[in-house]
Amino acid sequence: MDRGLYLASVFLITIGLLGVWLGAFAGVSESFIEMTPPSLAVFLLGLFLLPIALFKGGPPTADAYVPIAFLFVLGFLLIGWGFMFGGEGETVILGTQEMYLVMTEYAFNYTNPDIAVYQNYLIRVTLDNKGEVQHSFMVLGVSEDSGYIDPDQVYTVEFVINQDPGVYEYLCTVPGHREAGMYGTWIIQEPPENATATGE
Ligand SMILES: [Cu+2]
Repeated sequence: MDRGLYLASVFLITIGLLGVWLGAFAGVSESFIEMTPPSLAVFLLGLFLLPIALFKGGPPTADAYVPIAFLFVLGFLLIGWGFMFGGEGETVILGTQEMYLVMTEYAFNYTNPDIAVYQNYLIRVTLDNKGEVQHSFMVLGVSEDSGYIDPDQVYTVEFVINQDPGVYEYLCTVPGHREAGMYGTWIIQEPPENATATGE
């Protein structure tokens, strides 16, 4: 057995497995998804080198199989975990949309404009509270509540649009503010036809 090559292949398999898991199953971030093909290559290279290392110069000793058994268990756990809890990761992010919203009493961008976004896009909203009181931002059924944002505070929220195309509502969740008019229409559209999984 070639011990150096053996350790190198176990290392490559571990790194590759982790990368594939982060990208394909657990990741919602574009950078992790982009990591999937190179991670898979690293994983396969490790798998290819492992038997070469094991059988070089005679049959391998029994203890050489312990890390391999460990890797198999780890692999099953990671991928099982990914399937169970990585639902978000199944959304392929096609691109990023950024927007800037000024919050005042009692509107977003003074007129509560209709906001159109694409399905399967990462949305980055910069919230700038230029008002006199706290405000918040939420898209009903789409995003989480930003929490209260103080006057003069700028706060950024990010979320992935994995809901169906349709009409939703964005609003300020501070009590009384929606009633005072602080809400607008949020439209989810089909992604553009030329969108690719690598983003823009
Ligand atoms: Cu408000």
